[in-house]
Amino acid sequence: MKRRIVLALSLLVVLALALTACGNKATPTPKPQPTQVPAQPTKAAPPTQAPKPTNTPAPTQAPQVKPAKEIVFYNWSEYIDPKVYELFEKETGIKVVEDNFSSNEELMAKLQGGATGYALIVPSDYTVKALIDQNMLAPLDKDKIPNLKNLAPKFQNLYYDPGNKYCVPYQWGTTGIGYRADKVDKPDSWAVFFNPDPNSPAYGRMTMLDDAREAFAAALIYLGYDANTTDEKQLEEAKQALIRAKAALSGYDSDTYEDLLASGENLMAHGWNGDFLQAQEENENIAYTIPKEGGVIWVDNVCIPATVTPEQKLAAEMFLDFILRPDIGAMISQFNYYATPNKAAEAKLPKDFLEDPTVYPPQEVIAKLQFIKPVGKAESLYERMWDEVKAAP
Ligand code: SPD
Repeated sequence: MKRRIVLALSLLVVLALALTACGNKATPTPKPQPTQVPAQPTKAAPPTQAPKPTNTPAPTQAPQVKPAKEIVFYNWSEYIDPKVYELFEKETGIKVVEDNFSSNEELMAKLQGGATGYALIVPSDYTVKALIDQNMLAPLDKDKIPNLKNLAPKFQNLYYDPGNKYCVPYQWGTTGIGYRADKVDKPDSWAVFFNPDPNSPAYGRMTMLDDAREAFAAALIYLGYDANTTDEKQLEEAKQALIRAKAALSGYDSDTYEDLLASGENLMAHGWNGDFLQAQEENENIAYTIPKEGGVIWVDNVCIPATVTPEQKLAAEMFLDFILRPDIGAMISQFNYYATPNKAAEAKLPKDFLEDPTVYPPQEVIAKLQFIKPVGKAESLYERMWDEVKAAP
């Protein structure tokens, strides 16, 4: 019995020890593990698979526009070296045909009358503004005209076309008086027109521009008024001055006035600086001056009418880029004798051209010049009064 008890007690002890051992195994104290260095470099996630092609049709590509083979350039007369057309055609195969107008009003009337077919036109500053306001110009695709960068900064943000959205400034110049220095005294005032001297050899042998805004600007500047006045009384005074001038005029002319000075038929003319300088090639006695009261300053621009076809537009933009090249820009200015807005072209022009005060007036002369600007509703007033000037005896 004692042995059984001892045996039973021993069994109980063994069992208790075994149970204690089992309990320890079930709740091991976690040991800190050393940081494992990955045996293999981490693999990048597999690339995203390109979606499998579906049967949806690809988006339609815009058909590639080819430039027109021929375009019409509606320009002032004798305002580009014809060699420019030849060089452009040689390089691109595009032929440029020229048609001419004599005033901004004529250009405007032509376009407003529904004329189509012109790929390029050359309006002056104030006319650009009117054309933009009437949605008559096509915005330029500047990617097609990288040479726009050649423009001098001050010609890249003009009031009438900020950022050159529609037009490329082409030439700039002044309006004053050309005369035959061998036959008449230098006219220092617009009085030679508006208070004409019947004893002057120029009496009856002078012309004024056939251009309402230019003619009124000359008379208003003579009278000491703003060239863009909308004051009816001032305009009436200017109209009377223009009528007084008629006694001394042989006519109104915007196309051949410089040739008539060269030939000696006329002795004085209201006109644009470069035209007189061109005519000096025929007759070196032609001179140009800006009267003491001042004159007009202007910028002409090449723009694309809104009526062009995509083919004409592309050819026109290629032409714009071509004339903005430094060598071509310099060639144009040297032919026209007008200042260029193209900074890169200026670098190609001879020093005596850049220093000619008739082409590049000094600051004190520029200070006396006024831009012709849009006059809004008063435009019809100018037109009516210009008709009255023309109709007066
Ligand atoms: N022979 C072309 C002269 C062009 C002059 N355009 C100037 C217009 C200023 N109102």
